Amino acid sequence: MRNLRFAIFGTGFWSQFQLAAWQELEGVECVALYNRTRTRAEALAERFGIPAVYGDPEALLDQEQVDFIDVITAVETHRRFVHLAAEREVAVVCQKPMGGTLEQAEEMVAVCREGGVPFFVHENFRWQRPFREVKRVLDTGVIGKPFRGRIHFCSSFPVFDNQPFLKDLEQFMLTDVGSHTLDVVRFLFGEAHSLYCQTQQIHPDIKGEDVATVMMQMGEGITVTVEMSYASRTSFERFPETFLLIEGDKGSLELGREYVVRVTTEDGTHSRQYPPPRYAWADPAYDIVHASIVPCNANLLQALQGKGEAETTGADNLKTVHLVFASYESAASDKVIHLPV
Ligand code: 89V
Repeated sequence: MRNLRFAIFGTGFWSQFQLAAWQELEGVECVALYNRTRTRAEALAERFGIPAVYGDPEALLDQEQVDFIDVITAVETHRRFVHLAAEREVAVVCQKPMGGTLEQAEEMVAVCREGGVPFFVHENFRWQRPFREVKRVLDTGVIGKPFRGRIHFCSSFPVFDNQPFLKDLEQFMLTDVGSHTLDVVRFLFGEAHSLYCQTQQIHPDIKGEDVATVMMQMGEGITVTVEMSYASRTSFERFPETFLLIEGDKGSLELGREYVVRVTTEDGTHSRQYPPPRYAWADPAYDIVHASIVPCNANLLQALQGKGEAETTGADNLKTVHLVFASYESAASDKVIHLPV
């Protein structure tokens, strides 16, 4: 099978990791980069040996034969580039969060569906190695019927140092991190019936919320709370790890510090560590988050090659986007939001 050829749109902070992760895979090659500020694309192209660079996305699509584009631009431009891909009938992978609003995300999914263009969202958190293990153990039934889950992504990581644009988002924590954690909830527990959310802004110099707490009632009768924060100074720095506690009627399942998964039943506790694979290109400060880009890309690639379904199609990820915006609606109205099932 020939290599699939693709172009990256957007060469900001995240693209170097995404590109390095694509280069871990067989059967796919990046042939061009587009960035509004062309010199940034040139610098990345030189580092990674990418043959062509463009400052105009239309010109790139006119001149390059690509099987798909990978959109890693600022969220407010996702809609424009997904529409462009649909017009040109080129498959498209879009970085999370899919769109700036629920309506935009719905429209992006619809335009690709109507154009018959494969559309995927690059949602990597569910591909973290310990989450895959937690899901596997949950499905064995060893902890019985789960009745409550708690997901915790709370730290004082200076996230704005590498991604200063996050300071200017009117909606920050739920769009940037909630897109991940609420997707992990769906991966582990299925769909939610209702949710309630509270948000807070603790950093004084940002526009949006940096703390969010969501409580969800899942279809399976499980109550899940999701706590997110970049304002939590704790006894050890937790970023980029997500912690979990799942309680079932026969035991519990915990994901704790340093990727340790603990299964407790009446027979006792079994612990095992599931560290992420280490890649030389990954920033150690982002560790498991960067490592999870590789299996996420691999899953998207096999779908692009026609070898199976991707987990995070646009249509699937739209359900996560619904949870993000339902959370804002709940926080603004101080009400429980009932979700269509
Ligand atoms: O994956 C991301 O969206 C990153 C981080 C986890 C650091 O928030 O922005």
